[in-house]
Formats: sequence, structure tokens, C-alpha cells
Amino acid sequence: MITIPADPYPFAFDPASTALVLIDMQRDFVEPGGFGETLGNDVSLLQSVVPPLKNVLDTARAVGMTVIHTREGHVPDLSDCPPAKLNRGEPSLRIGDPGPKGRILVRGEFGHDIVDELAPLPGELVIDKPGKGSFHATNLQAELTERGISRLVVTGVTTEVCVHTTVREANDRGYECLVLSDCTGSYFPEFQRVGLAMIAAQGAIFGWVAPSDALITALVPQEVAS
Ligand code: C5J
Repeated sequence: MITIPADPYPFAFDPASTALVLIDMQRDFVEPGGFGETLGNDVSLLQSVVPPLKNVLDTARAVGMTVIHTREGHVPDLSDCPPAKLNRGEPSLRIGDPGPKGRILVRGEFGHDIVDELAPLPGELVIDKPGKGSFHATNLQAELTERGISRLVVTGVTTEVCVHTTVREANDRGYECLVLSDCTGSYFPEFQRVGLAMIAAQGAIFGWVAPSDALITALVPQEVAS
């Protein structure tokens, strides 16, 4: 077991039974010219997540941790998109409409895929999810069980939406989650701050929060040893 400083108290984990989860680091959310920016969001707040997350990803790969990527999106005929989701939001730009990087939130489109810097390697699990949570309508839990994973290091975007929903789902299913503060991002700075505070509140009600250097510092000796 490795123990790292975290909020609200140290987080203990074994890299062999812990997965790094990268949530929805998709071009349409993160990149300039994507769907997120088209809606008027400041994507620089999400772009700042990429360099520290790349460091964590490289370290996790070097020590042989399980790496899981998720992508939010729908099949091209949108049959997996409930009307309540489809009909929500800006009427001018809805799921399935043509966007700047292809049809918005549709699988197989350029904007739906993960940014180049964090592209999955062959063998890494990619979970396509129709909802905000990574467990809803996916095989994530079965994949974790098969790999003997009991803890998750959660990263990605956006903190208050897909990261939060996934951490809450995971918590209810018995997983212990560490959320990396500088490897998660929101278009809204106050949601970033409060979103992270809500996770660690009340004695880790949903999980733990730590900066990525705390994790990397703890993992690097494992890399040398492995
Ligand atoms: C949103 C997400 N914000 N990945 N998706 O719609 O957080």
C-alpha cells in the first residue's frame, strides 16, 4: 500500500488494484474551436488540465496501472439519447447537429474523440457512455471487477458534471476515489472549487482530493522498482 497526503486525510492505495480514469478529455469539450467553446465557454480552463494529466498518464503507464478513458456520446441514430437530454440546451446547437468538429457528441466524429496528447494506447479500456456518469449504461463495473480494481484515481472534465457523477456512482458501488485537483477542470472556476470541496467534505463523503504531484511523487519510486 502507498499512502499520499490528501484532503480530508491521507489516501492509501495499491497501484495494482487502482485504475486511473480519464473522463471525457474529448476535443469538443477541451479544444479551441470545439462544441464547448461554441457555447461561449472559456476552454483555456479545461486546456490547463492536459499537461498535468499527461504527466499522470505517463507515470501510471510506466508503473503498469490500469488506465481507463471515457467518452460521452451517442450512436449516430441517437437511439441511446433520451429525449430529455436531446431536447435540452441551446436550440441552435443540439446533440447530433453538425458542429465545428463534426456532429455534436456523436461517436466516430472527430470532436467526439480524445485529444491527441492523451490518446488511448492499444489495450487501454475506452468506455463510451451515453450519460454523465461512467457506470450508467456501460460495462465499466464488470471491467473493473474482472481486473480486481477497488480504487479509482479520477481525472478529466468537467468537474461538476461527469467527474462528479462518476465519483458519486463509484462511491455508491463501493469504490474509493481519489480526485486529482489539477487534473480536473470546469468552465466555471467557482464550480471547480466547490465541486472539489464537496467530494472531500464530511470526512470524504464521496472521496479524497489531492494535487497530481502528490500521486506522482508516490508512484515514481514504484517506477524505478518495476
Ligand atoms: C458535460 C461532461 N459537461 N463531460 N459533460 O456535458 O462533463
